[in-house]
Amino acid sequence: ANQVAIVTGASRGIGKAVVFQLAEEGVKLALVGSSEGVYETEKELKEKGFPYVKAFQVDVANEQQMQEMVAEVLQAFGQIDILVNNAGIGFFKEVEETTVEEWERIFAVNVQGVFIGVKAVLPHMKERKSGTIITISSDVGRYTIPNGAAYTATKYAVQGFSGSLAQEVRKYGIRVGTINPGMVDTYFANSIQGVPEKRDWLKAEDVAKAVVYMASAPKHMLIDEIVLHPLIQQYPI
Ligand code: NJP
Repeated sequence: ANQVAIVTGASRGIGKAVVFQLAEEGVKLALVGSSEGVYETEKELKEKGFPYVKAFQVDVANEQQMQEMVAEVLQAFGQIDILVNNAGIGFFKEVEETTVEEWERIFAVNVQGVFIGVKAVLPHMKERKSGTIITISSDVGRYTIPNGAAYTATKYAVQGFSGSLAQEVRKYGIRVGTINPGMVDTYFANSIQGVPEKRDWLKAEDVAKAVVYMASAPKHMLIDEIVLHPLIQQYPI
């Protein structure tokens, strides 16, 4: 009870489902998104009767903005128990058609954004000898798919980063885990070109449940990884 979570990418999709479920658990929330949509999520939560919510229009790839956000969260709520690195972008095209600018941006958001978020909360979590860091990676962080070289590379990077971090911060009582979903019915997946008509994909709420499960595990227990995918999705693809 009285826990505080920062959730990135809370404007829509998986992140939005995560903040609603954490709010139901009584968690105070800092919402991060790069668009004004993050304020809409804040408004909806408050209308639902959750007052301890604060939205930040922040780019996860921007270290200064993220550091300032964390300082404001500490000032407003006093502590940070959970960081959910969920913000992410994707595009799917052949390598030859991928520009260096696109490559840099996807790494800035999906990989550097995770690093920056973690770095911003670590001093506080280490001091309290407590904290849970959950990163929404992907099933493509575990095996490759065609036409997704840049995206897949970011998720492999995030797996490597999180695995190493988990070992590094265990001694401070900090838990690090990843959640690796297959196709989830969000803006992200629906924007993939050439995806066949919408099928029986996971719902954002399904992934959010995994986040709540991981975050609420007893203190002595670390759930390293949760892999989930739609029954109809061949696995590996
Ligand atoms: O996608 P979407 P999902 N700084 O597009 C925010 C992974 N995943 O919920 O910036 C801060 O509906 C954006 O908000 P805003 C995926 O890789 C998905 O599906 O305000 N925030 C929005 O709230 C990603 O890591 C599938 O527009 C930034 C959110 O991120 C995570 O799930 C499968 C930002 C994206 O919402 C959530 O994706 C899989 C920035 N620079 C993994 N850029 C799937 N959907 O099938 C974006 O394996 N956001």
